[in-house]
Amino acid sequence: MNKISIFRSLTTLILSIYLLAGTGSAVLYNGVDFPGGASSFADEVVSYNPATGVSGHDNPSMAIGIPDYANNTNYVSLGDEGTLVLKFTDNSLTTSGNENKDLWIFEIGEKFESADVYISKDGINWIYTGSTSNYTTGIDIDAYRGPEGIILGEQYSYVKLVDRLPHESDSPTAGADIDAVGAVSSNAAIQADVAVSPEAPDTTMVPDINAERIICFRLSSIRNFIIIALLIAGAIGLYLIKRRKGN
Ligand SMILES: [Ca+2]
Ligand SMILES: [Ca+2]
Ligand SMILES: [Ca+2]
Repeated sequence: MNKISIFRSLTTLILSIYLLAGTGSAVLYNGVDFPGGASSFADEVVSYNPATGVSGHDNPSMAIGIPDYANNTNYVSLGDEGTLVLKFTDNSLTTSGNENKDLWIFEIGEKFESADVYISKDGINWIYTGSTSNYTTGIDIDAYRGPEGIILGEQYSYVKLVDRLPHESDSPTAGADIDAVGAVSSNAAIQADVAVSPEAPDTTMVPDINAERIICFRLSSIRNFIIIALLIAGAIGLYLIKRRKGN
């Protein structure tokens, strides 16, 4: 191997390591990248008003957290025209400022069943943001911006899903079957919604957020260390080659 080949190999190696390390931050759920990780998903059930035909699949907490449907469990059925309201507590849904999908709804079952999607700041005043169109549906909430609609940069804590007719599947999984709801365009939690007691501050979610930051920092540090080490090794190698050439 001549000197030019050695230099090319070294450069390729450095670039490969850099690119591989750079992909470490992606967190994919059903093929959708959630930069905020698991905290991007809905955290609480606010209300659940199912129609009939959901016996055994009527636990709304199954729609909380990351998509985890398996073996016909970990989802909740809405029933025909049933309603589910979820809340983000350690994060909030916001706009991306462009047509990128901001909110994702994960549905399961033998037949896809659509639901209307509404979001809200306060759980009282709702803004319609379209309906689901597939098992995994992304919604661009920026498309609903306007004086009475979505506001750029605003934070929303509540998501309401309302099953749409026609009747598609029978008991016990009537209506849309919801596995998870997540915000790709995820911001910090709305402070007014975080109950903090002076005697006992609620720091439940802080360790989780800090842990993610520490992991990112460590990955970044390791990557930088490897790159610097390889650059130094490359420089030394070039110096030795030049020196030998001089001799
Ligand atoms: Ca969350
Ligand atoms: Ca968007
Ligand atoms: Ca689930």
